[in-house]
Amino acid sequence: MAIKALDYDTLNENVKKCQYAVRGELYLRASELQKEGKKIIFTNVGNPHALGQKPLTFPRQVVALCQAPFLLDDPNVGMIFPADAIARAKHYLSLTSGGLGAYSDSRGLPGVRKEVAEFIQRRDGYPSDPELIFLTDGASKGVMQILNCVIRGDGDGILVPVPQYPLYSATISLLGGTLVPYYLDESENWGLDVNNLRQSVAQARSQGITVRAMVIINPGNPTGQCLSEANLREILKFCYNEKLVLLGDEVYQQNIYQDERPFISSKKVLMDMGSPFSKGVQLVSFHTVSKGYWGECGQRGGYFEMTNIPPRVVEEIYKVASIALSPNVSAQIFMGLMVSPPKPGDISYDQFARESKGILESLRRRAKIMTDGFNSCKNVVCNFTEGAMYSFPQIRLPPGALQAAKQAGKVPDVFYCLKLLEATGISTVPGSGFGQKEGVFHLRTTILPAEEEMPEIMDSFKKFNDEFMTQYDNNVGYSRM
Ligand code: DCS
Repeated sequence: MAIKALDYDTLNENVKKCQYAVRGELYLRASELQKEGKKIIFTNVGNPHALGQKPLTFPRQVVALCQAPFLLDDPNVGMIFPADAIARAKHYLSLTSGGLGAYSDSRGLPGVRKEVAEFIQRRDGYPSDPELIFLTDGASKGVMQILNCVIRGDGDGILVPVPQYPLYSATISLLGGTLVPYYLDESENWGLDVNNLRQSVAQARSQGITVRAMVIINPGNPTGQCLSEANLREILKFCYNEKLVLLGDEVYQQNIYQDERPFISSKKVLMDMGSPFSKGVQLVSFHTVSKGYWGECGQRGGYFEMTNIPPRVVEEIYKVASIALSPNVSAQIFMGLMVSPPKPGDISYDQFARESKGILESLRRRAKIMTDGFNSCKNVVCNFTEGAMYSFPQIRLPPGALQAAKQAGKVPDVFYCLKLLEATGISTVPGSGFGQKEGVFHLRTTILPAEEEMPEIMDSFKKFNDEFMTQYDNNVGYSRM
């Protein structure tokens, strides 16, 4: 038989190499079990609406009117929609050239980019230029576009935290670059030690790799930590000295569950540092409508802001964005609404504030219920989820479990997560999908199941875990921290 271009053997090797654990073996098995009629609790993806979170009313009203502009001409529109939603829908429609059915500029609607710039300026206290903001179909597409511009071949390295969100490892594989890991310190609440960074870069260079960019995820996924201002300063100095572009993944900036370390953006810290850093460090920051208290994952809205990127490069990035014609226009409107929500005094303000506060306060309580629940389990230790949407407990697997996993031909944490899934219906992601130190095992779960279901879920986890540990515990020792 003739070999064809899309036979497995002839497929682009980078596609085969690329792994994405959040939708990996565990997810596939969970989907199978669901088809067989088993109740599955999908905690593998940070997808709030899939776990019952209700959409915020105001943005949906505005986008509904933008999608169905004939409603604006209906004499009864004011009986169903509040006046501020009607006004905002008209505002956004006026920013488009032909409504939601028309392509926009490939960087996004200029009017929405201006609203994003105003939001960044209010947040950080420094000017932001709409010309340096591109709207994207979720943050994922922005990250892919920028990595595409950075990676020239396998000699180019990207510093990525371990554990990390596999968008980074998968995209770097796909683009044929090299991932240069730096390890977060679990015993320091997943802190980032700059000495580790130096070692990682030195090691990569000794292998002939040109390190070109550094990724930070703040607040962290899957690790849930918030970076301190001092830490961000060290990172920015490091990028300045090493001439790295910093990719600041800040998609969880609204998801903060403690008061000691509020979110602070990389851009603000950089501008606060002043000369020579504020003009010297290249930075691209990412945000999304998928997270926060919005959770509008399915809408696919995001943006990135570029700082200290030369105009000729911005032009090239624009050219590449143009190949995809236009980001989702309805998602751009969600982004506009996210960065300019109702203000005090607006008709919809009270409801909007009540809904968003309710979601955030519940997430804060759920973060605590989960961490406390995991820490009450045998051989499980878990850092507190300071931010983001995940809990990442370490599972200290006894030698008996390691042996059983080997016999089953499974990576130990995959073995544990599969058993958990079969016993309880809880669908998690094994820590190996995010990267972890050798011989140390974790799982990741979201903190998103409904608050009222949380105690039952944690009880069922504890029952499974403690039985598992008793079954495999032959008292010889544990996998090390
Ligand atoms: N960056 C981080 C750190 C993320 O966790 C995610 C999504 C994204 C970017 C991309 O989001 P959007 O493309 O939707 O804007 N998080 C995935 C996860 O870990 N679970 O659910 C999705």
